[in-house]
Amino acid sequence: MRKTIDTTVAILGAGPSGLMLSQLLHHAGIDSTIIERSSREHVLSRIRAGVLERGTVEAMHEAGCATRLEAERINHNGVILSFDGTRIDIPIKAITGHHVTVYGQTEITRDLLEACEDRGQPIYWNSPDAALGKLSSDHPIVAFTAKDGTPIELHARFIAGCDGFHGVSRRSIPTNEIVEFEREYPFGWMGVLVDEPPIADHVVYANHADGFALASMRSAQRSRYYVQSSPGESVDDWPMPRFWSEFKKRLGPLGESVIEGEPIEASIAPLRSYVTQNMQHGRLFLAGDAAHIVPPTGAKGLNLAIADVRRLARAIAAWNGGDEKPLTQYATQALARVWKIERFSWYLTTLMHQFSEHSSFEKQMQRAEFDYIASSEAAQTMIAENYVGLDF
Ligand code: FAS
Ligand code: PHB
Repeated sequence: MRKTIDTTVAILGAGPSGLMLSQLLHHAGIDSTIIERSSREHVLSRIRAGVLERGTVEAMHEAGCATRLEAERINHNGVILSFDGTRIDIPIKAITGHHVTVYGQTEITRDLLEACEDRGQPIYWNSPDAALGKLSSDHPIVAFTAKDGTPIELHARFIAGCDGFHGVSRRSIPTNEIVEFEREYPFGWMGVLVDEPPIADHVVYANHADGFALASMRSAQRSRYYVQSSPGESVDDWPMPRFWSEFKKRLGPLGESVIEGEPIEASIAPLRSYVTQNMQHGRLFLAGDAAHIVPPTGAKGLNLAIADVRRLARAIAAWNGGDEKPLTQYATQALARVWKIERFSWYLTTLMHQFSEHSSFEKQMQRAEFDYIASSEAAQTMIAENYVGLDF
C-alpha cells in the first residue's frame, strides 16, 4: 500500500547542498523531507573539498552549525602558485581584506547532518529509485521506495534537486528543454589523504612540465595532496612510490619538505566544466552539482553549491511570506554568479595543467601568463578576489 506524505520542500540528496538547504529552511520555519540514494555511512565517507569561501562560513553560521568549524578552522591569508619551481605567494587577505578557511567538506557534511538529525529531520536513506512528477503543477510529487520497502509518494510545494551531477533531478527535465554547456578536460586528479603535516602554510598549486600538483591540508597534522592523472587511469595506476615521486618533482623546491605517509584515502576524480541553464523547471529547482560542475582547481564546487541553496532558501522563505519574486529570479541570479565562477575555475585549470594537445606556443602562453601574474598587482587582485569568493 503506497503511503502519501505531505511536505513543503522535497529535497533530493543528502550531500552538503541538500543538508544545508534543509537546515536553512528549518531556521525559516519551513519543513522539508530529504531522499538520499546512498547510506548515511557512504555520504559521511566522501573526501572532497577543503577550502571554504567566506559565504560558506556565513551559511554555516546562519544554519546554526558553525561551532566545530570555528573551533577547528584554519584561516589562510594567502595562496601559492608555482610554475616549474618558481613560486608566487599571492597575499589574498592583504589584497581583499578576506581570508579563506580550511575545513573539510566531510566535516561540513557531518556538522549539517548531525544538526538535521538532532531536530528529527526526516531523511530517507538508501532510496535510489526516486521519480519526480507533476513538476509544472503547484503540487509536484516524488515517488520512491523507502529502505524498508514501503512505496512512498511525497506531495510537496517545491522539489529541490540537490542530487549531484549524476542525480535524477536534472534528468527529469524534458530533454528538448535542457540547455547545457560542457567541457571535459583531458586529465583527472589523483588524490591522497595522509596523516603528515602540510608542506606549506598555504595551499600550493603547481604547474610542472610533467603535470599539475596541489598541496592542501585538513589540519596541522593531516594533508591532502593531488597530482594530475591521465584519462582512463585508476587508483591502481598510481602506486604510492609513483605518486610521491611525481608529487615531489612537480612541486619543485617545495617538494623537498614532503613527508611520505601511508594514505588513509586515495581516489581519482575526472575534471569537467558543466552548466545547465535550467536551474528551474516548474516547481523543480536545481542547486549545486545537479546544475553545474567546476574543475576543483579553483576550490569552488562546494562553495558554489552552498551559495545556490543559500539563495534558494531565502527565495522559498520569501514565497512563504507572500513574495514570489525571489523565486522567479533564482535561476537568473544564480546563473549570473555561476558563470563567473566557471570562468575562474576554467582559467586556473587552463593555466596550471599540462594539456597533451597544447603546442609549444600555448605552453609559452602559460609561462607568459604566470610571469604577468608575478609582476602585476591587477592580475593578483583578480585571482585573490575570485579565490576568497565573489560577492553573494
Ligand atoms: P553531491 O554530489 O555532494 O551530493 C549529491 C547527493 O545526492 C549525494 O549524496 C548522492 O548520493 C545523492 N544522490 C544522487 N542521485 C540521487 C538520487 N537519484 N536520489 C537521491 N539522492 C541522490 N569541490 C571542491 O571545491 N574541491 C575539491 O577538491 C573537490 N573534489 C571533488 C572530488 C570528487 C570525486 C567529486 C565528485 C567532487 C569534488 N568536488 C570538489 C566538488 C564537490 O565538492 C561538490 O561541488 C559538492 O559535493 C557539491 O555538493 P552537492 O551539490 O550537495 O552534490
Ligand atoms: C582540498 O583541500 O581538497 C582542495 C584545496 C584546493 C582546491 C581543491 C581541493 O582547489
